[in-house]
Formats: sequence, structure tokens, C-alpha cells
Amino acid sequence: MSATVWTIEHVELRRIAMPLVTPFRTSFGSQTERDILLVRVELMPSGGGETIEGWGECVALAEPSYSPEYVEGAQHVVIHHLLPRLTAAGPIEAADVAPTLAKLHGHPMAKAALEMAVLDAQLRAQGQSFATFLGATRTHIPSGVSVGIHDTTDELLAAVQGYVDDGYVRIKLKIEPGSDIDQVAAVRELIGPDTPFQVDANTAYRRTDGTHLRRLDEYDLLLIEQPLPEDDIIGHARLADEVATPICLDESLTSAAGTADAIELGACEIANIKPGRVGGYLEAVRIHDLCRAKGVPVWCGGMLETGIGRAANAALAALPGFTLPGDISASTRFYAQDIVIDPITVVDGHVRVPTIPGLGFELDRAFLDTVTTSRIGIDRHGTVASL
Ligand code: NPG
Repeated sequence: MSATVWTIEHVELRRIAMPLVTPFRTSFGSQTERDILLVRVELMPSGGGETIEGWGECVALAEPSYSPEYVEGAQHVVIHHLLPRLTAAGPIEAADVAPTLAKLHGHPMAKAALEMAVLDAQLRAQGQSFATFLGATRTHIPSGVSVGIHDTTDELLAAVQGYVDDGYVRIKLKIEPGSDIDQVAAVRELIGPDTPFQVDANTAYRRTDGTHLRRLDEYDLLLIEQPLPEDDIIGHARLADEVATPICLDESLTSAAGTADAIELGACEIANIKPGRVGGYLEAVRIHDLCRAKGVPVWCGGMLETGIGRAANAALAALPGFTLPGDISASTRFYAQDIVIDPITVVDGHVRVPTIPGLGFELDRAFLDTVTTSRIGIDRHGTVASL
């Protein structure tokens, strides 16, 4: 019988620089490279024995443009606030991470990365895949792709055609005022009436844009994602009454409790679940369970993760309430080379759910070293050292 709790012996915070294969533009900015924080933990079983390694990926961006978190701040809060609490708590398992850190406000992406690393190590120790741990019900999941804003409609259509050729079963288009109705019309004409199609505004519109957004109704979209600012729940509820296309929330949903409120208020007809945004995969599962009980469809969002986060997302998206295709595209959609061996691929429009123990990836350590920009070690006494 394996031990059920572990002591955090050592933590490594590694920053990597991953160039994107093409710039990715959203209503909040354009990215050409990801500066990503990885967390590596070494756990010691409380009964003694060998330490076991686990990895987590923090999805915070370089700037606080999607949410208040940003990668440098995430690293700081992990070192100076989150880890000291966690190590002081004594032996833990993954389910203890969020409650132990609950008195520290905010920083869901930093907290999620720590929980992920502990969960990965724990599952490896138990020889269990994340999909099995979660109770996943599918071995393969449909793959959707997110398409950024382009300067011209011709460029946009060329990009969309490429993704259709790659086999993606659902297209998501980023929109903003000035790049919306015409682009949606052109893409719908290109992909035909049967290809599932949705849009994502990343908070770019205002309450007064209802009449304008209603023009999207004629293009038979699956959903309009996060049209209004994240704190405008009532605005989304009003928009849901004004517009026939279902309103989906992303940035607004930061916890299961908040999601329940948004659903009750009529603001959330569909939910995008991103584990980093809600403080971890275990809270993500609670949101899935809640939405399933309320009959609200959910899908798994993406944050341009490497193969670490994508593997875990694929397992999460195999839960039964994930009835819409997620943003779980092939690794090559964003990266020429991934930091994992056997990165996610899309075959016949689907991604295979990982079955190996842990979150479901094996690192390509040699390549990981070549993209590493810094390494910091923290021992169980809290001593911080540059590695
Ligand atoms: O496939 O990972 C992906 C990209 C999906 O469009 C996507 N993500 O707003 O949902 C979003 C957007 C995003 C990316 C947001 C990066 C924040 C950072």
C-alpha cells in the first residue's frame, strides 16, 4: 500500500522561453513567444523511501493582460508566500494544496501550478493516470483550434483553411470591435454550415453592444465567449436575453461558487473551464460537476500550454460533462518543438487521452534544458538558490 501523504523536500522553479510558430493575436494583445514558469517538486512519502518528482505548468502570461496574474509575479508569490505555507503544513496530498493556500487571496494560476506538480508526483507514486484518477469516460477527445485576429480576411481564411485541412473539428475565432461580423461571415462561408464554429471576444465589448452582437446570430455559432468585462455578470445575463447565440463565460469564472452564481443569474449558458484560471484541476472538476448537474455544457479552454498542461487538459476534457470540443490542439499549432516526448497530435480530429502514470507526459529533458532561461531551487527549509 503506498503512502497517502508526502513531504515537499525540494522545489525547482524553471522558466522557459518558447517561441510561437506564428504570432497569436487576441483582443488584449499579440504574442510571439511564451515565457513559462514550470514547477518541479520532489515529494518524500511520509513513511520514508525514495523521493518522487512531479511537474506543474503555470499558465500566467508575461503581462497581466488576460487576468491580473503575470509570470514574474507568479514566481514571486510561489517563493515568498505559497511555498512557505505549503511546507509549513507538513505532509500533504494534492487535495490539501488549495485548502492550505486558501487564506492567501487570488493567484489562482500560481496555486494551480503547485497543485499540479504535487498531483503529478502523487499519481506517479501511485502508478495511476490522471484520466483514471478523474474518472474519465473517454479515450479520445475532439480537438478544437483557436484562430487569432488577422490583419486581412484573406490571411484569416488561409489560416482557417490550414486548420480545416489539419482535421480540427471545431473552429474558434478571436474577435474584437472592427474585426467581427465580416470575418465571421467569411469564415462561415469557407467552412460551410456543418462545421462547429464559435467566437471569443476576451472582454472586448460593452453592454451597449447587444444590437451589434445580435448580428452574429445568423451565422449559427456554438457560442459567444466572454463578450463583456469579467466583472460584468449582470451585463452577460442581459446579453444572453438579447442575443440568441449562447453566452459562454471564460475570464469571469474563477471558482465553483462564482460559476454557480453566474449560472443562477442567467449569465453563463456554457462554461469554458481552464484549470489555471480557477486555481487548479481539482476546482476545475468541481465546476464540471456543478455544470453537469445544472445541465450547462462545458469545454476545456487552453492557455498555449506546453505538453505538460496539454496532457492534463486532455485528461480533464475526457470527463462526461465536457460535451463541446475544447481548445486542445496539436502541440505543433503553437510550438515547433515541445518539451515533452510524444506531444499531443490530432488524428481524425481527435486527441488521445494519456494513460501513463502522472498527469500524462514524459519530459524531453535535453530539449527542456535548451529552452530554459533560469532555474531557482528552494529546499524544505525555505532556502532559495539560483541553480
Ligand atoms: O489553444 O491554448 C490554446 C489557445 C486557446 O484562444 C485560446 N486561449 O482567451 O482563451 C483564450 C486564449 C488565451 C491564450 C488566453 C493565452 C490567455 C492566454
